[in-house]
Amino acid sequence: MSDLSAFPITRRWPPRKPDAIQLYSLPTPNGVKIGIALEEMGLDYDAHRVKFSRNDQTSPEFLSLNPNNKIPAILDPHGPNGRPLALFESGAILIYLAEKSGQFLPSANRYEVLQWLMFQMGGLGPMVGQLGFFHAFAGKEIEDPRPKERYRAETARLLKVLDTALEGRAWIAGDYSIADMAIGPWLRGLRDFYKVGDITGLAECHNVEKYIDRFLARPAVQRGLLVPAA
Ligand SMILES: N[C@@H](CCC(=O)N[C@@H](CS)C(=O)NCC(=O)O)C(=O)O
Repeated sequence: MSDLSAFPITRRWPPRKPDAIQLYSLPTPNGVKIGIALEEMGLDYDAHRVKFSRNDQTSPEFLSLNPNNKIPAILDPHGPNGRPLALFESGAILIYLAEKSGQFLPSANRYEVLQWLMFQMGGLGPMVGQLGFFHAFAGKEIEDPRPKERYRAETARLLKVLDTALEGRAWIAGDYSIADMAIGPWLRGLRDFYKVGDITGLAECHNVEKYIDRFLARPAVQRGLLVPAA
């Protein structure tokens, strides 16, 4: 049995399955990417809920694993060379899990998958997140229209890019991949959580609309969206 006691994070969130991948997360668009990936790949995991309501993400135990105080993060007791691996940043975690399981990052189109993964990490996610802040959360009190308009226009542009790229294909890089596991949750967030579809032209992006439904219909996605359980 693995001994993870050298990792301070295990004092606040003790492993229930010490040989499984430890996931520290919350079902946000970035968090569910990893629950979905673990479910799609059939990897054994032990999910721990990091509660923002009590600022778990800034606790010394969480910061010992991710000094950037953001979910998701993982601790794999059986990392490279048989040693434990601690990892944060959802894009890096998706690449690691794909390589560990040998799934969803095929060598034939590896760089195309990584290209669309980076498109989500550097573009879609940050833009939708900022637009959501200015549209639905504290930022909506700000009277100056420019911040919201900047993120609205950029999100609308990114949706069109996706819509064009999805013409004639079910998934963004051909076969279903970790890029879809990153993009799907943010499109769902755009439509259902931040509710900015109407101001970003989602209804005109028919390929994107169908893509969201196709993604959400996958059984592993439905399970992953609930990880970690409340
Ligand atoms: N680039 C990071 C972003 C992670 C991120 O922004 N996580 C948010 C939830 S979606 C978070 O932990 N926020 C808590 C905070 O900022 O205190 C990743 O993809 O892992």
